[in-house]
Amino acid sequence: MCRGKLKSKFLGCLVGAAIGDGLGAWREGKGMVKREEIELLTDRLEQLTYTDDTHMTIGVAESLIESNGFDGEHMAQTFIRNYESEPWRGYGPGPPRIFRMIKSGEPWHSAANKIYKGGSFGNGSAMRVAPTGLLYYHNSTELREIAYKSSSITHSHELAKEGAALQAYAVALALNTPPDEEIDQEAFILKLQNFARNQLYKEKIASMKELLGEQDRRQVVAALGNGIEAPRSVPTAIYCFLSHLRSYKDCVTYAISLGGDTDTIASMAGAISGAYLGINAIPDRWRAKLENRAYIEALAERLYQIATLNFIPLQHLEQED
Ligand code: F2R
Ligand code: MG
Ligand code: MG
Repeated sequence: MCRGKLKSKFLGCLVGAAIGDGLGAWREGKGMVKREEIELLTDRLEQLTYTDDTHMTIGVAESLIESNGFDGEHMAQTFIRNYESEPWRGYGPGPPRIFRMIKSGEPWHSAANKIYKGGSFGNGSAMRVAPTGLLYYHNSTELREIAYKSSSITHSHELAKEGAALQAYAVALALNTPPDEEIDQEAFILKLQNFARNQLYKEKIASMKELLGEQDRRQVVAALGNGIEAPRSVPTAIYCFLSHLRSYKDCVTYAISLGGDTDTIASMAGAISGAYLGINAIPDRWRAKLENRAYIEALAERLYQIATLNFIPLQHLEQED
C-alpha cells in the first residue's frame, strides 16, 4: 500500500468515527428507523455536532500524540481537561464521577474500580479507542495492551476492556487491507475469533457469521444488541461494517437504522469503514458539515506520522501509484 493510501485511511478512520457520532446522535436512545428517514435528516442538518464519543476519541489521540505512546496519567488528565471545558457533550454517568475521584487524589489506574460492581462494562472505552487501533495497527499484542490500559482509566470491567481491544483490532484489520482489495468476511470473522479472549464475545462473533445476509434488522438487534453496554454494541458495530463493506454511507446509515445507542454504534462502525475505504469514501456533503473537522484531520495526520515513523512493515512499502 502506498503512503498516500495509508494516510487517507488514518483520516477516514477519525473523520468517519466523528461523522457517525454526529449523525447517530440524533437517534440515540430511539427505536429503529427507515434508512430513507436518516437520509432526509442528514440533508436537513446544517452542522454535524459530535458528542462524548468523539470528544473522548480526540482526548485519546491528543494524549497518544503528546506522549508519543500511552501514558495513563497524561491520558486521564487530558480526559479531565477536555470534559471540564465541554461537559455538555452527553457523557455517560460513569466517566465524570471518575474524573472527580482522580482530581481528589485517586490514582488513574484504580479510580475506575470504584464505580459499579467490578467496574463499568459500558461502551465508553470502546467508542474512543480508534486512535489506538491506528497507532498500533502493526502489532496486535501492543494494541491489546494499550486498549486494555486506556480502557481501565474509566472502564475496568473485563467486558469493557475486551470490547475496546476488539474494536481497536477491527480498525487495525481494516487499515491493513488495501481499499481495492476485497475483504473476505469469513476470514475477518475468524481473525476476530482468534483474537477474542472472552467467551461472550466469542459467541457474539460466531453470531455475526450466521447473520451475514440477514435482511430482518430485528434479528440482528436480537442477536447482537444495540445497547450502551460494550458486549451489546461493539459486535454490532463490527457487523454493520462487515455487512456493508463497500460503502461508508450504507454502513453508517444501517448502524443508525438499528436504533438504540446509535451515535456510538455508528461511530465505531464508521471508524472501521473509514479505516478500510479511506477519507474519499466519505460523502463530501457530510465531511463539509463536521464540526471541528480541520482539528480532527490534523490529529489523524499526526497519528499517521508517528505510526509510520516508528514502523512501516516491508510489505506496506510500495511506490506511489
Ligand atoms: N450518555 C449518553 N447518552 C445519554 C443521553 C445523552 C443526551 N443526548 C445528552 O446530551 O445528555 N451517551 C454516551 O454514554 C455512552 C457511554 O457511556 P459510558 O462512558 O460507558 O458510561 P458508564 O456510566 O461507564 O456506563 C454506561 C451504563 O452501562 C451500565 N453499566 C456499566 N457497567 C455496569 C455494571 N458493572 N453493572 C451494571 N450496569 C453497568 C450502567 O447503566 C451505566 O450507566 C455512549 O452511548 C455515549 O454516547
Ligand atoms: Mg455520545
Ligand atoms: Mg451513545
